Amino acid sequence: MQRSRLKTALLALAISASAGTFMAPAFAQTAAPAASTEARTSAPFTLPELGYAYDALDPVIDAQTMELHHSKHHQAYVTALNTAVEGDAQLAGLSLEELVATAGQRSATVRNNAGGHWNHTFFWQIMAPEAGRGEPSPELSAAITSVFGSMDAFKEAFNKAGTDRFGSGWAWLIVDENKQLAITSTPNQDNPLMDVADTRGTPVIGNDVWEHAYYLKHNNRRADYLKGWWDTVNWTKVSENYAIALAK
Ligand code: MN3
Repeated sequence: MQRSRLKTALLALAISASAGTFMAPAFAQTAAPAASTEARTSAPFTLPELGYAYDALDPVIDAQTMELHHSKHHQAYVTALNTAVEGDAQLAGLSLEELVATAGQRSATVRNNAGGHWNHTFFWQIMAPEAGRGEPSPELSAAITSVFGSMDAFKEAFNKAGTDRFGSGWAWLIVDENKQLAITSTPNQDNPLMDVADTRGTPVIGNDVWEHAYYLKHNNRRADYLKGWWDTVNWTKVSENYAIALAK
């Protein structure tokens, strides 16, 4: 890492740590420092490291799916986003979070690819190899039980949001503007941070229900993928997302 980039990265970390208000997902401890600040810096954006092996989520998500999803699909969003903002001084000066928050004022290309970059960066972090998945914090458990009745009822409602999303998109657990947990879904690469979202809030959990996320192993059976996906969730990270969202 160049000295100037390191300085910028450290500054971004210091700001986010002290303010506690950053919108970017906080990265797992397993991620390399270079990757940990990518989502908070402006263009040119780069593909963050996964933080675990491509086969770490097997048998729920197979290694080939993970490799294609990360190195091809996510990379394509990063590349297209850089191309779209390149040469546009106004856009190039905006952070990923700013691009996402103002997606409704941007071209479809910027909206789709900024969303794609943010969503996948978030997605990789909320999954983990078996040994790193942890448990929901007492605070998150209590909130889930309070809002949805039980953890099982919550998962069922979340999975329904995923299966009901027609075509491609994402299912989300968010903290809404009243600091309440809520389930929502978005089309394409939109997310609840966007000004165009029907239901806005801070993502705590997000699951990718595009066919590219599951088709090789689960074929057309999205419901099977959604059901199995809970076995990959990094509850330590999700609990951290919840605490950060409440503090915003
Ligand atoms: Mn995807």
